[in-house]
Amino acid sequence: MREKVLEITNRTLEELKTCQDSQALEQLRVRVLGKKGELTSILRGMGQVEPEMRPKVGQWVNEARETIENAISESQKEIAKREKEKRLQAEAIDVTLPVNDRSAGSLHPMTLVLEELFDIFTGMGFEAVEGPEVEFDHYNFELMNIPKNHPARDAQDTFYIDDNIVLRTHTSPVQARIMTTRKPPIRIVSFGRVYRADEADATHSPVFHQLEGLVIDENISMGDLKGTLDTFARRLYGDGVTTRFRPSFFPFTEPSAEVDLTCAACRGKGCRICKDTGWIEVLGSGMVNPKVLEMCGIDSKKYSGFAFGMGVERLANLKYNVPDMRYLYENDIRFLKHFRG
Ligand code: 2NM
Repeated sequence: MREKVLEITNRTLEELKTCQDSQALEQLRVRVLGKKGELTSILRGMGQVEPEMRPKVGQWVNEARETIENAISESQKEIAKREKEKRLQAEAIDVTLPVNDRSAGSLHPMTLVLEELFDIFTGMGFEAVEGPEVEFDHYNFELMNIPKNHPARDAQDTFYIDDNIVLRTHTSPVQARIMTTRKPPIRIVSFGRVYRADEADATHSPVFHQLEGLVIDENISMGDLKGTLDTFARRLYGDGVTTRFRPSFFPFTEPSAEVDLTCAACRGKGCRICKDTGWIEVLGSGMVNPKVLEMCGIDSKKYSGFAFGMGVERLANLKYNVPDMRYLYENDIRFLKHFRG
């Protein structure tokens, strides 16, 4: 009997060495120590053992069970450790592999240009202001010296909410609101959407964006206007781009000037984009009409000012070589992908 118990013990310990995973280990345990296991069956067969030998056999079996249990538990630890290492290896991540391109979005070309304009003008000391897009006729037209019979007021050109309220046709009413509530010096740029009853085509849209600037102080001259716009042109389109002033007319400025910029495409040499003139018409500007100053409660004998206005879509399209304004509003991903600002 002693030999049999030892044989089971030794064979089990040998077999234990060949167990590669916890499943094999468990099978072995059940086969030897389980209810119908080899070792257990010795205890069950105790009936055949002579009574005086029974305590001895019981002791051998118990010792063997303890030895085997300890060995199994040791192997279990060993195997668990190995299995964990294997799992870690299988799950290892190579952080040097290239990442999946999840194609991040990008800023819209209008946003890029608006932000650039914001930086250029705040960098020159202007304060950026905003105002309502649904505006009183009084601010949009009256204070801008646009009289009742002026064609700009026609319902053909302007969206009316009612007799006194319009969708603003320019951002000038924002300037009017500032002029009527603040004292000079004033140095502001107004950004935003404006509305005109136009059919959409390559150069027109019923909704577009304007940027207008206004400076009012003592002794402000056309020279200040020229210097400001020269700086703006250079910062937006690069060195070598300058301005050319041509006489013009606006109700809210006197004198008034159209402002051309050196064609950024050919640097003034002449090309298809500037129709061989070397210049691109971009802005309107002038000295604020003294009538406008007075209507807004500013003493036109003490103060003078300059103002300018531009369409932001046009600036963006010139900057990015976009031939048609409608591309800016279609939100076609193939177009938008070009701008990774
Ligand atoms: C332009 C052209 C010329 C302008 C004038 C004013 C104000 F409020 F001072 F009268 N704001 N903006 C102005 C002047 C706008 O846009 C083409």
